[in-house]
Amino acid sequence: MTSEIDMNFPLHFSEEVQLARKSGKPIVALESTIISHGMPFPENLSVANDVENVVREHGAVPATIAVMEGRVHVGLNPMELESFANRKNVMKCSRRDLPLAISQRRDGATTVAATMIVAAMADIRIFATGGIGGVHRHAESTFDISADLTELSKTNVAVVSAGAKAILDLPKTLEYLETMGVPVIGFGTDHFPAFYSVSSGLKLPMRLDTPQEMAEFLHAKWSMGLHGGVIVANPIPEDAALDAEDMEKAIQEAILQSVSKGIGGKELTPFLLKFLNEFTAGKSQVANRALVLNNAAVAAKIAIALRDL
Ligand code: PSU
Ligand code: MN
Repeated sequence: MTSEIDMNFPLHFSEEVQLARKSGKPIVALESTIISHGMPFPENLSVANDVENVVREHGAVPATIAVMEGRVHVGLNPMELESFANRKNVMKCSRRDLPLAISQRRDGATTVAATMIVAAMADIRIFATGGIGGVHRHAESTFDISADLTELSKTNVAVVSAGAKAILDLPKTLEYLETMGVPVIGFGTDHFPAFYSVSSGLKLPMRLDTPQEMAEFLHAKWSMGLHGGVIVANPIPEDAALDAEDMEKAIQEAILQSVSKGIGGKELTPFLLKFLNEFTAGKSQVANRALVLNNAAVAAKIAIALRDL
């Protein structure tokens, strides 16, 4: 389907995913950077387990994607998941890094971009995460724009997320996605979510209200040969949302700290998330958990609707 992706690259499927592929059960891809770089142990393991279970409870099969000792896994069994969540020196792998993790037989956590690549190789079309990477604040001087955005412009996977992380420049992120032709669809909302809060106040050009409509949209895009991903923008549940003004203050402090410590490149996002967790006394992580679980549920429903088309 996606011309660039080699569907013959050897992948290691978990038993559960292998069975799902045989029986045509819908599969939802899950990323692993959030496990290794997004949250500390043991919270990361408990979120990873819960996200998988939400996918199962909604009738789909979870496929957590990660590199372990150079092997690309699609679906981890419970022992592998626990082992991965405990590992140190896991590389954060985006598109550019995947070949190094594989060739050097390293452990690698896949970002949104890398997870999309592996999902496409495994013929998985739906992927749930927390928030995508995007255009960082001050990108006009740092040039820091996540490779998640360019991946979304070419790889055929729909990403269910609570928008882009609030640490980013959300208007610039939306402009970039528009230029690259990536549809950003509000799922039951007119506004772009702001990760920890329900709305960024930014109006979205598209809104769909049901998993069926989302599946029909995906089918229309891909059956036209229009390569690329879609962002299903699914706001955090109201009761789990954090106050946007409080978070904005925390984020500004986090960015100041990152500048004074000289943190940049792929370390920046993990640094900011960790800082926010400490600054909010764990509240940001509780919200992060709630929104990821919510995205997993919606992703499972869309995966089922896509199969039923
Ligand atoms: N969303 C989260 N926690 C995370 C990430 C997203 O709730 O840790 C990760 C994703 O894997 C995303 C990555 O692809 O951060 C973006 O990193 P960068 O800005 O370096 O491209
Ligand atoms: Mn970056």
